[in-house]
Amino acid sequence: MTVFEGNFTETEPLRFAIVIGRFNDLVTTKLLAACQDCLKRHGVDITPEGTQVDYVYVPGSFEVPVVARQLAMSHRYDAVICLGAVIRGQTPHFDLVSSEVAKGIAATAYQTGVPVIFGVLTTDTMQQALERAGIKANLGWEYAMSALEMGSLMRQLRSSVPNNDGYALNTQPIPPSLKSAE
Ligand code: INI
Repeated sequence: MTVFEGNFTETEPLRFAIVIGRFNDLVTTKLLAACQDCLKRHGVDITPEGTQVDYVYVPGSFEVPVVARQLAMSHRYDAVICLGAVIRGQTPHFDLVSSEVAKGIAATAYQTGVPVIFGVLTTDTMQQALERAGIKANLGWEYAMSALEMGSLMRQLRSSVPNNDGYALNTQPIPPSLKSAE
């Protein structure tokens, strides 16, 4: 039998989409920076003009799943990385937003077979969020590592364990309409 595991070295063919919530952008821009740093240091061209990473900005975490689903359904990406920050202190509907975004991201991965990385911080305070986005550690790095590992793993599985669902990786260029205005 075979052991399958993702690697962090053969990154040249990998393509990623990163969905970023603007709400609490003090936190999400820091998550994004660490995510980009990790991808770049593993050989990924992170420039928006390049062929390996597309960036999509949404108003808040609640909007992340619908966009992640659209991107995953294109089958253009090896993984979709979702970045957001939901902070309890700022909203009475913390539980609704955080549970909907978690459910939506999980459902997107299940429905599409594309790894969708859950990079949405859920914390009680802004201080706790910032501690996870740069003050102590920066989980943006870990989210990128998960995307690299899962993207690599799924490529191997697709070629070795075909599931006959009809999906191959779509190699068409990304239409400008899917690219962020930034
Ligand atoms: N969105 C977040 O990403 N984090 C939050 O903490 C937050 N709070 O506090 O409300 C938040 N709200 C916006 C929400 O995600 C939607 O953008 C909005 O409800 C419009 O659908």
